[in-house]
Amino acid sequence: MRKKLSIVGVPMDLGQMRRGVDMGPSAMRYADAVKRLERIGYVVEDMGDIPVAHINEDKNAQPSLRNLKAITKAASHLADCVDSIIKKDSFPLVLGGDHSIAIGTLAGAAKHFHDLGVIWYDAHGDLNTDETSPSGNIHGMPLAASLGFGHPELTGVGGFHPKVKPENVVIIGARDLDQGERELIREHSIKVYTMHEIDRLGMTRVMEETIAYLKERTDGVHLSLDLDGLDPHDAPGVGTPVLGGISYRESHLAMEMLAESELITSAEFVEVNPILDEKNKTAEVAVALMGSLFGEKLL
Ligand code: 5AB
Ligand code: MN
Ligand code: MN
Ligand code: MN
Repeated sequence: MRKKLSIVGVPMDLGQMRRGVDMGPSAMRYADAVKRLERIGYVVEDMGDIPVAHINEDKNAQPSLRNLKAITKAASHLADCVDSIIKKDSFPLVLGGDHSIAIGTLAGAAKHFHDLGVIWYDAHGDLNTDETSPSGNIHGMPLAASLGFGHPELTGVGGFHPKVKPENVVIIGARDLDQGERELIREHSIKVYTMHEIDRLGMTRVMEETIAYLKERTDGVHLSLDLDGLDPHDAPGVGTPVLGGISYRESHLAMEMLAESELITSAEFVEVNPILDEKNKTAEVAVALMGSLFGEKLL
């Protein structure tokens, strides 16, 4: 039987301040995500988009947790959707949207794995809580929330917490961390490959170590790929670009090694902002990386 893959879009832009990232799912569809995955041999079902509110309803109410209500509502909806996809033996592929949606994706996936692993491919740690966040933007909090840290409405999405244990997380590409995030990483011994380690060890070794580490302690692994993990020269269409990132080629290598490992059980590609992009380049990069992640081969 051919492998099934279910695509869900989440046109979410309430987790940060720059408009346009809600068009990320459309941009990745326009870059032929479905066709590309079908060509590899998957049976692809596009389930359309999760509804997301259009108003910044509590913009003034909670500056430390902007749009909390609308974000948790969409996250709960997404959690149910991801849960139902896994139940029908399909692979959930979520298209963002800003990174706050990961709270929902992980809530759905974590229902099925007792020791869910997470690869957080990102320039940032996304380990802030409302108490440590310098911005109040929830897209900087999803990994913390999934570990059980932060506001109960965020940590409680899906009705249980935590979704992930700190020792089951690997962050790859970090180069911009806030003080509270550094403390959380140290306190809970979260494994992080910063750009320094990627430069020093090379992406091959980083991925070999990551795969070996997660293989021995997890029963499923979610890949959460923030396009700003890549260098802004290769992925310019993101809201919070940070110079000195992972290259396009290193990212393909990472995805190819994950494909070979057969470790990944769910994935999301987030933070593509077509308004800030150059001719849909970042969406095309995202779709090319999906190709490698799902086993595309040149020969
Ligand atoms: B992204 C920052 N740490 O919390 C914050 O793009 C940036 O999902 C967060 O990784 C970036 O506002 C969130 C300064
Ligand atoms: Mn980021
Ligand atoms: Mn992120
Ligand atoms: Mn960003």
